Amino acid sequence: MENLWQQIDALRSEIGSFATTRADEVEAFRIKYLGTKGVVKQLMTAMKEVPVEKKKEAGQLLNDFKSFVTAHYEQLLTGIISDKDASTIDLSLPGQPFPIGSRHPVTLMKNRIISIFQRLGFAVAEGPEIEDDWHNFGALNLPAHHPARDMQDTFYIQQNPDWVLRTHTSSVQIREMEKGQLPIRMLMPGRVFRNETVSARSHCFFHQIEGLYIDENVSFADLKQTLYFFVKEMYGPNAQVRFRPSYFPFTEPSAEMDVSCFICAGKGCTVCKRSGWVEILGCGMVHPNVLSNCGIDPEKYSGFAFGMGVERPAMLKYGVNDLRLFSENDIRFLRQFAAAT
Ligand code: 2U9
Repeated sequence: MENLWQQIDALRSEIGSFATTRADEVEAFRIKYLGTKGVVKQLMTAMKEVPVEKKKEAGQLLNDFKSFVTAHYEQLLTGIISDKDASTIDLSLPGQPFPIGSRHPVTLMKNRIISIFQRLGFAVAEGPEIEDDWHNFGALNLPAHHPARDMQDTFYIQQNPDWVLRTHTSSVQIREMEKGQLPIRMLMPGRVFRNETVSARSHCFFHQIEGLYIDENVSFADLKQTLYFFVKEMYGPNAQVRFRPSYFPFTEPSAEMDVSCFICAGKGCTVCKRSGWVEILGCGMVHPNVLSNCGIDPEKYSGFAFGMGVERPAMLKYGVNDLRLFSENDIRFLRQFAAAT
């Protein structure tokens, strides 16, 4: 019995220090210790010689030993690196291609526009797509019964007509102005909604980027210079701009800005309707009523704002002729922009 004890002790330390990752050596281990003529089996046979009064103790000892060997064998199995892993993998082969998707053309255009204004110190702010009446209309000098609030243009939330799907991202500007931290030099990109019939040229949702700059002594000259910089960066040094007087309830004075047609360089084509000019954005000085609605003193501060759509420049740049393609999620369409910037 004493002898059996010592024998098992020696075997335990021998087995415990045995390690390999080779399948053939693990199999040899199994045969040596757990096989039909293996060490465990031999010890079981040797049990016959153990005196009756010691049988129980010896049986326990052997069962524990068998569990130990089995556990060690299972451990070795998990560590096997197969011959296939080790020798048949050609590590110099190129990897499996990893599908990484591509950016949406509207996102590409949005990022391009943002990066130009970021160089002038504009930060980006975002806000909710479901807005209350005040942020979408009231604060923007669009009083009740103003035609822009018309049911035909605006999606109202049925359960609560005080809520609308925002019709412009100006609501985000209002939220920034209400925070009262001046000066403000921000861009508001985002999706907006209008109740319009969906066609190749118009959609019930699209994307806008608006900009807002508020500080002491901001003038119309600052507005013109900022937008002039934008056009030169966006359409190249030969692009010309012109401003036409316009009207928006939230700006006074207001203007629309045209850029010389970047398709025909002003010679006249279908994009510019033979005029040589393409309208790209609306702008103006923030109306004093809008400033006071947000708790900003119009005697002390002034500011300019502008707004532009993202889809139209994206259509012109990437040669897309139907607005609906942008929102259909057709992977064959989207894949084409994998290499675009
Ligand atoms: C505040 C005050 C004034 C944003 C402006 C426009 C002119 C404009 C349209 C262009 C094409 C929207 O996508 S579009 O249909 N936008 O013409 N947007 S001024 O004026 C603001 C904004 C916020 C507080």
